[in-house]
Amino acid sequence: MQIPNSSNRSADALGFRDAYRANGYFFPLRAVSEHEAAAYRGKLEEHEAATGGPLRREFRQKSHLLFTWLSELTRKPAILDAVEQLLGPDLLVWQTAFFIKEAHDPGMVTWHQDSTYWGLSEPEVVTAWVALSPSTSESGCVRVIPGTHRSDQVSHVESANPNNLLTRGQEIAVDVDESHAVSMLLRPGEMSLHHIRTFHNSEPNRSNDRRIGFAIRYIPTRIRQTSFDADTATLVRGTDRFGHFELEPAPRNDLAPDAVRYHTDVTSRRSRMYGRTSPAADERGGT
Ligand SMILES: O=C(O)CCC(=O)C(=O)O
Repeated sequence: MQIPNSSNRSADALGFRDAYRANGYFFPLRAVSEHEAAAYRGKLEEHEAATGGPLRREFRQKSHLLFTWLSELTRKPAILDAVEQLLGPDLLVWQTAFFIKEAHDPGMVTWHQDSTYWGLSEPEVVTAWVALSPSTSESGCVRVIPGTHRSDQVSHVESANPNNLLTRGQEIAVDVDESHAVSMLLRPGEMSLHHIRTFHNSEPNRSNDRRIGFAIRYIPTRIRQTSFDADTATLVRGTDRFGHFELEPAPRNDLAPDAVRYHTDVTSRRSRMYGRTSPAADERGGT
């Protein structure tokens, strides 16, 4: 399968690639307009209003397999153009995850490296974290420690904090010098990019609004899953010459029955990799 590369190279002008390589993150970049971000938020909240509560935990992972508008968001040229400059022209979406903190939600994320449990053969994963609401210090934006992507995998402990949104409550076991933390402040429709090894965390939402982030994990087609068989990913740009992942179909309609069945199958394969979940991740999602 081949998906044409876009000729839109707007991210070039921002000269962000060197900064990303030096620091392990970059922000802000415009992913979609503020108006489109509001429309995406509206679709999420329409679904929540129809189902009578916040998005179900199991729908917060790999959500691009369930909702056409999220499948569309993962393919936005402005996002792919930026990611292509970091990972090359052949791109898969390996994971998507909603990180939603309700107004005054105590949910938080401990300092961690994404690479800890993902089982991928190389640390070549870029997360595009797209803000669908203001992501500020008050609402608990993502914070990063510059340069930490150059460290190897560091050890993590699994903590029992019931407010931790991470799947296993994992936390970096070495000292993190928070005096160097950078808050990745984003307006709706903007995104940050971070490297799989970058130390990052986030604090509770002390604002009166929800903090809604949609994290899209991009990988180049050349890397593979080493922890379990039959991992899946969506080809969003270029060609897959390797076949390391089962290629996922896009949903034809929101929550189409075949899409929901496929999503259930794929996420249960994934749960073998992640093992147990923390109480907060059980309730609210997380990764
Ligand atoms: O959204 C957050 O607060 C944390 C996000 C995160 O840990 C991630 O995207 O890897």
